[in-house]
Amino acid sequence: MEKAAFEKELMRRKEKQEKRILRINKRLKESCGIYNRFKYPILTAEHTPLCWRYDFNYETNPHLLQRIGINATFNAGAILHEGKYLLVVRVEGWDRKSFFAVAESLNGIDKWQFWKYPISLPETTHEETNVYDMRLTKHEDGWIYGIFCSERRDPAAAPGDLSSAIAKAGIVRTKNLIEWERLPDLISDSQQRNVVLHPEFVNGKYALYTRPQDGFIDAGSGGGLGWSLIDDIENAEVKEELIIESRIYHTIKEMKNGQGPPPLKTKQGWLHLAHGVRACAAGLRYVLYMFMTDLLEPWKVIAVPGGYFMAPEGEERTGDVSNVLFSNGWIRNEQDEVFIYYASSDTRMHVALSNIEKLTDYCLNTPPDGYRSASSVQNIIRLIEKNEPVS
Ligand code: M1P
Repeated sequence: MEKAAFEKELMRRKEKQEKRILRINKRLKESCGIYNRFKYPILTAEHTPLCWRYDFNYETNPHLLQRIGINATFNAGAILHEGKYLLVVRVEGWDRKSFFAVAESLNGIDKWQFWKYPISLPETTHEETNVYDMRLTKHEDGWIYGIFCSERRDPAAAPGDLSSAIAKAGIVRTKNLIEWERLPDLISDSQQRNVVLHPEFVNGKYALYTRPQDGFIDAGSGGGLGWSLIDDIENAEVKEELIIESRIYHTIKEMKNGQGPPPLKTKQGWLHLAHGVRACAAGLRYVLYMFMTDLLEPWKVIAVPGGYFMAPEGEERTGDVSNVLFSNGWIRNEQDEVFIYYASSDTRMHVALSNIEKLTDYCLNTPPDGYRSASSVQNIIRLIEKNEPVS
């Protein structure tokens, strides 16, 4: 490529990128009334800065080839910090390694821009191969904590088995999302993923939502979403673990479930967003569901609306791991609006908008799952008779 053509093409790519980032998103009408999706994904691999991917120097990259590839941007933690909506995004390269990068927006909906540098996360060991799915908690102790999955090869894997892995919970903390202090990984008898820090002390202790699992993929005897009080966050250890939200046969959370972001405090209790997983002929299907726990005893579930809250739709259905919705970040602003950040099919990030009043109403007034077809029919009959009483 001639130098002039190189300069022109580089400019064209930069302008295209600028246009993509500045595009205004459009709120979609949603018939369920509980939330509104938006027309466009908010972050894709294409939104990552060109300077992460291209060498802009004609002398060293005369064909303007992409030097480093980004495959996906998904499963982002979220926080409102100094008036900005921030996402700590799981960015996955062509090399299959995930890392974290902060993207910011002024309105929480559009014009998301990645910070110049991805996060240089301190390591606890070089055995840590992959890191992902950070949950951000602004804790009442004054720190912002990030808990994420730290994955490494299973040391007991048979020779030739190059896929068995172990999931642990890594812990970091920060005040500004720029400098991160790494704390020791969570000590637990079982593998752990989807571990989330509760934002307040409970009985003077830190409290974790956990997800014990027998293997890297299978929850196995891990009964569901757990709860554990932690004596010392700088040396965190799961000593006692109570399963508070169980997996249940023939439901959307039959195979697995896991806490999404940290819960939101309301007058009526804590609002929780979680994911539920079931198996089907097409593989695993991940949907989002909600539940509420008691205000003073957050380990006690007080409401679980039946079925899913959000399931993949349209283009959300396809991607690297199809039929997956996953959320580990939401933000409540001063107007009590709730921005639900969710990823589709392990590929891209989206936002849906709701508010505390609607989500609480949804949790408290949606009929729970009766676990039988007959009971689902009864729920519908009750609604028909409420709407059109027999005179
Ligand atoms: O591929 C779907 C999801 O699978 C895992 O979720 P879970 O821990 O519930 O099994 C995670 O790897 C998650 O990142 C991924 O989106």
